[in-house]
Amino acid sequence: MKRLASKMQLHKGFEAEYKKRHDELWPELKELLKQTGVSDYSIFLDETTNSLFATLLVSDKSKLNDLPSHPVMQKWWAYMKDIMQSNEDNSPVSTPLKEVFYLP
Ligand code: RM4
Repeated sequence: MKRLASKMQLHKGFEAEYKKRHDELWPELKELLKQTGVSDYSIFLDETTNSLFATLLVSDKSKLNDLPSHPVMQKWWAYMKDIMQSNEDNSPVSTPLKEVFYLP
């Protein structure tokens, strides 16, 4: 099991919309993430900067390789790009974070 964390950036004024979209997370995306071995996936919002902090567990990191090209992931990113900092391919701008402390 691998624990991963990353940072993303939400546009100002879309805090409620971002939460709403995740409260209503598409069942097919939930299923895709589960099938990919993802669990304990949380996203926290820093309300002072609108920075998003994501953390998740993945059973095998290499399983994540096919996720970006999956049609459901592609569709979700296209849907989300208007409210968060995104790349040309619609994926969110995501900065991986280095673990510096862990207390099991
Ligand atoms: C985020 C972002 C991530 C996705 C989650 C479910 O806003 O799009 O890539 O994994 O939603």
